[in-house]
Amino acid sequence: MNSVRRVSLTQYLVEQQRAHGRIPGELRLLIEVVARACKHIAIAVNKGALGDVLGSAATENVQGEVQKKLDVIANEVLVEANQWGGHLAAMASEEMDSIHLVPDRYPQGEYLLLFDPLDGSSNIDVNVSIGTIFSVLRKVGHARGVTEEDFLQPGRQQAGAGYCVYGPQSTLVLTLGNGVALFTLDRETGSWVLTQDGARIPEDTREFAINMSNLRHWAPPVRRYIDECLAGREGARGKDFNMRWVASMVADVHRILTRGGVFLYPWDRREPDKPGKLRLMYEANPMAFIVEQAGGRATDGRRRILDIVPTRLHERVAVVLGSSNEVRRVTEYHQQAG
Ligand code: AHM
Ligand code: MG
Repeated sequence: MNSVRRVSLTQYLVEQQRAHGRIPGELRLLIEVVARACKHIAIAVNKGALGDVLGSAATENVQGEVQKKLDVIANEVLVEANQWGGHLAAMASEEMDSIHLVPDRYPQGEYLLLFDPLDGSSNIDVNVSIGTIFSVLRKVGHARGVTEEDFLQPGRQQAGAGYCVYGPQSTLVLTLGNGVALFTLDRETGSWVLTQDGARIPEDTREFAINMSNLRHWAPPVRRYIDECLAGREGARGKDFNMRWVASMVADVHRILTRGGVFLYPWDRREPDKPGKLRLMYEANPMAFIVEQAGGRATDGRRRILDIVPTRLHERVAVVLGSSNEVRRVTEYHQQAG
């Protein structure tokens, strides 16, 4: 171990509170509880077949997707960890049909927590990076009780957001609206240690991430953008592009946060009535908040993701995010197409 001062997540949050005076105690507790839950999920992920956590659970979620055992386990870990601390009013999850109220026997807080407990489910059984994504909103209005309506706030109102990627290392990425900090899980001490503060996404890139197998289903502006990338040095862009696609949004976004790039999950003709595959409130919004806080951009091809006012909890959205000049270009191509 090196002799550099190690800053734990707790210490980071306390120092942020002192420096900026705008992290309420309840929010700090909430982040610590989510981080602790992610640690438990990381341990379960790591056990793999030894922990009997691989394979399907033989149930379906509200989106009609077959749940994996780890989807169910991660959801339970997050719900159980968060419901008794008094910091939350309610939770919502990709794996739960409707909102989960804090049981009456526990005190109620003012925050709302949304999560995708296990993102990249198709990668669980093949030992490829997966993750947890979360978004924190404050309950606005003083009406008693909580309804789904309370959750339907635009992403720009998030009090915090983060994700944890379970890969070769477990990394927690967090924003409270004051830049983006990265913490690495030290498995020997069991603590999240600050390993980077003020992460920045380069404005330009030569790397894109998209599921190319859907090419024939895309709309013309997306096709135009990718065609130009593929044309490389000889084409309109005058430079060669590389492609990466992990198929876990957490891992693809984490690469972009680390070295730049652009991620696209656009609308396509497979399900023309749905705006996209990914979910606005617990996938796109938290990722958009993190990406913007790191100097990048996030749109649905036309609108800033964080300005979209949701109408439903499990609403879907097209996503273009990452290096700001590339996202701007993709968005302009959509505007030019009308
Ligand atoms: P999930 O939350 O059920 O795992 O689904 C979301 C995932 C994203 O992580 C990823 O970007 C996308 O689905 C991959 O989809 P595909 O490769 O099937 O197009
Ligand atoms: Mg997901």
